[in-house]
Amino acid sequence: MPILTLPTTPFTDQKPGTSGLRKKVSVFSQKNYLENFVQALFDVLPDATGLTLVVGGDGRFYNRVAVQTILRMAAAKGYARVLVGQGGILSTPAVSAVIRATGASGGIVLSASHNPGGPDGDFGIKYNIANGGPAPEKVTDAVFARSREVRELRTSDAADISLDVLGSSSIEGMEVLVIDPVVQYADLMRKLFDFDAIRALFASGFRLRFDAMHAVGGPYAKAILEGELGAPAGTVVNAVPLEDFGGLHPDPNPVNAEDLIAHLFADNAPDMGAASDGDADRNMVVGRRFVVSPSDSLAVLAAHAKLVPGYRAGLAGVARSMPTSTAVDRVAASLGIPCFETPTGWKFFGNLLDADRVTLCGEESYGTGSSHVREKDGLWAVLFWINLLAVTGKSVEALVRELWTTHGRCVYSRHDYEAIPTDKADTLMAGLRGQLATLPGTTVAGCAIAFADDFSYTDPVDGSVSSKQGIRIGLKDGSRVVFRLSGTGTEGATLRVYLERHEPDATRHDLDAQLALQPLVHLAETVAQIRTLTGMDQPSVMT
Ligand code: G16
Repeated sequence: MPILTLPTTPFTDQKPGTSGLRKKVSVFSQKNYLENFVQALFDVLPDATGLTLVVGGDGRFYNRVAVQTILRMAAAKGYARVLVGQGGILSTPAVSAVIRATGASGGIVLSASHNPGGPDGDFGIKYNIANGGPAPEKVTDAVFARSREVRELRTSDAADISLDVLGSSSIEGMEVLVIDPVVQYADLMRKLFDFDAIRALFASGFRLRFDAMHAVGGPYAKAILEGELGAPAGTVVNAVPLEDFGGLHPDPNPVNAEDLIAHLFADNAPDMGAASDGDADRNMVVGRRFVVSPSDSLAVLAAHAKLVPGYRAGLAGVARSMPTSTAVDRVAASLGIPCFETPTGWKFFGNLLDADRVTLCGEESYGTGSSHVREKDGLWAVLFWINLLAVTGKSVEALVRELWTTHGRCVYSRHDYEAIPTDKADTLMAGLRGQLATLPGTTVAGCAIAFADDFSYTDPVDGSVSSKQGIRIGLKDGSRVVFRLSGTGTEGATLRVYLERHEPDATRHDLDAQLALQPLVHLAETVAQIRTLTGMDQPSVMT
């Protein structure tokens, strides 16, 4: 079986977004499209002699084809060994855990995360480095540049490897080890959480509904919650990963996980609801008749971290993405630990975690994680919550209300305007940028503006600068509106408008968030002219 060098023509559209290259399956399945990107990656990476690569994906349509392609190209690149999840499956946090546990030089994650799957859906690929986290911008920029120049593909003509049987085989002298996707991840969870306390909680009758959304979180949640922690069979629903996620949108928010929300608001609701997304790195936590915002979730975990074995020594610091609410900042201040504000994108937490500057981090987009891996981790967040419920004896709602009583409530919402023509979205953002100098000190739509800027971040560890990371308009009362364009969509542009207002008055904590944020909605409309420019009267999604 020789290694082949095949001619190819470069593609010009392989620029990775917030989290890797994401495109429609129809784009990825063009001849040489995936191959070109993988070749560009391998051309940028150093010599692979003696190195191990991890490969796995969320099981969506095209996953198996892509895994086989990557295995053949990895053999041509000269890797000594590839670890691949059984069936080609590994959740994103599990890829990170396996890289770290095995000393692999990196890993390839095949996922379009929370985006829909199936033949008409999305596919994606990203590279994670030796710390287990997404490659930093200097690597993704180099891969993009190389993708525009690739003229030769190096691959093997070996036949497909069986991905369903655990064990070892080889391609061109490269070992391919098919591993159980759950084992290493479960080992890590056992080290972090008090499994005995969680077992006792389930034994006492505690009821959880975990909706895996027909995605890759299912096998992990089943093995750990039902298999090991004694949750009754049926606790994990939609647990079998499907190539098209059952035709649903595997994005755990109250809009897409409406079935879970309905169960938690029904009579005889379980004590807690949870969901994870396509690649199991996002999470949503719901109490009985009580939806927890991701920003509040991060703040609650930070406030009580010392109650959990893995974080008994306390937190070095915390970090949140810029649009995430400031709830965790308030907790950090009371704990006397630093809180970092980074651009959107998990990769920005990597240096802070590696340098032990932070232990927990999270984002408004339903991502929460810690130093245990270098990805956000859906099931980890759910186990953290259950561990807290087990040792405090409190409900989900009680823990969030306690946060509000102590620190005030950060009333928060995100409004998404999806599939806007890209030129319109660019015009809208340019219009906002044009007003930055004149807005401060003025009153617009009844809102007194204190500052307006385009967020720029200087990494405190390596000094790298990331600019144009989102428009922030801050009001004199501490409220703020943030505008940015999504980096994960595959159809036109998505405008995200993030709205936050702090409410210290405990008698007003039950205010409806959308009502309470109306003045900020008017401000956003006035400065950005969203209706006029997009032709949309309403956001497509409000979370
Ligand atoms: C990815 C990143 C997240 C980030 C999100 C933002 O999430 O990993 O860190 O918060 O994108 O998405 P957008 O740019 O659309 O606002 P995921 O879960 O898609 O990998």
